[in-house]
Amino acid sequence: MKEIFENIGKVKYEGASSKNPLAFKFYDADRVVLGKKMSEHLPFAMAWWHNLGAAGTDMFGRDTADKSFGAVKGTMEHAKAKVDAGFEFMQKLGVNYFCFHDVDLVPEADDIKETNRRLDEISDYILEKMNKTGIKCLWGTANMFSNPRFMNGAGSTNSADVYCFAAAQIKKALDLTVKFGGKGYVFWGGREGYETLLNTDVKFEQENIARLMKMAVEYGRSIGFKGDFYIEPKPKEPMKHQYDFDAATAIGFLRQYGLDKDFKLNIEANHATLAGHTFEHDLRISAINGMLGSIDANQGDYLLGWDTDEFPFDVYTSTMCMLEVIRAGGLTGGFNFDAKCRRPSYTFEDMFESYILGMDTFALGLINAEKIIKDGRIDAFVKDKYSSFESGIGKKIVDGKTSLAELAKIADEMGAPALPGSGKQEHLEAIVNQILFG
Ligand code: XUL
Ligand code: CO
Repeated sequence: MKEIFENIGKVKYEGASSKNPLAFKFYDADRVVLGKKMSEHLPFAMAWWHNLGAAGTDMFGRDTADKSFGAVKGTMEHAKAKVDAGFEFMQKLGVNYFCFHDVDLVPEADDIKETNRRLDEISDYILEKMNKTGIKCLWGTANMFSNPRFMNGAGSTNSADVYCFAAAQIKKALDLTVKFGGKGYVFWGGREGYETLLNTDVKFEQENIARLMKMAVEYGRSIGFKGDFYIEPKPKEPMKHQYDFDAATAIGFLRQYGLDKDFKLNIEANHATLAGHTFEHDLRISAINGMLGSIDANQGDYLLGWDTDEFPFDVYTSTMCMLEVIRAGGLTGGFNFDAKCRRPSYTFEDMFESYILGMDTFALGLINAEKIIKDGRIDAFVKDKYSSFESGIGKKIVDGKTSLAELAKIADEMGAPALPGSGKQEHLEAIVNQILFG
């Protein structure tokens, strides 16, 4: 078969001093870090929608990139060309997983039966490629936010008919995820939220979303889906208030409706920062609740208030991310580049260089995290910070063997307590810099 990216060969690891833009400088798939290969620590995935679909259109201008891949857009021929392009791209980069929405794979027809027929056809073709290449599916999802019918939400819609349509899309997307052996199934609540309480029954909408998720779990398990369901939190955009605001909010929702055994979270960096958190904050909140499932690896822009979906470049952030992932014992999911090239980066080379940037940024994060863990000073500081709870009255508190009255008596007798000790933030930041750049 004729190659689509014919001027670009297999991307290789050439080391930090290489000047070849189409080579990895830090991502060395077989290099062992903390007892595991880099490729095992970092199961990277390609996002079908951005990489094979997004061509640079924004609110103010048309496509800049040509993603026709030699076919007429909006046809099944084009859907197949995207499969060819996607598999060639992943093979050349050594990206072993992909993620998809139903409507990323085929042009949507007016009648869902026709859309589903097209999905059957394309998924047979994808499966053939998967078997030939060994490339796997990380997660699938249904797009329940683009079509005008979802203007008032999917699970949160006021229309029972639209709710049925959402259910039908989820059912089919689950069928496809199982057909591909996907590890996860994502709910990103794009329009599950509201603009004004004047027209919204928040309690009813949230209950209906939970009902839809419960039915999805029942159906998924009945067809043999053994993976995790994920909520992907995001605070706003497109809605003003989105129900899955951040990790803590989504965890509360899952527990309230008894969904916490089947669901984990898919944490996207740019969504965490839109919620006013760091990426690592939402990772930590997920991890300590046993719900860190998968990651949408991208970054936002601190000067812009929207979801810019940039390729990861910030090595401090990838380092903090990898520390969280390693401490959590790894991901059950992977690292999906939910990211797009900037609009003026419209060439095929830009597509490859974006992934190389993202993969190298996470490889650096992993290498740095290993160094910080092996150095031990940061972990030792945190352990020591709480050492007053290891003996005496501190231990009694932790063991639940005291009372407010006993604690008050101790306080009465001590006079003023000593200050709790310096937090030493600058000292610790200097250690991180020394480890990273020393
Ligand atoms: C949107 C977003 C989605 C989800 C999947 O901000 O991140 O692409 O990842 O629907
Ligand atoms: Co995402």
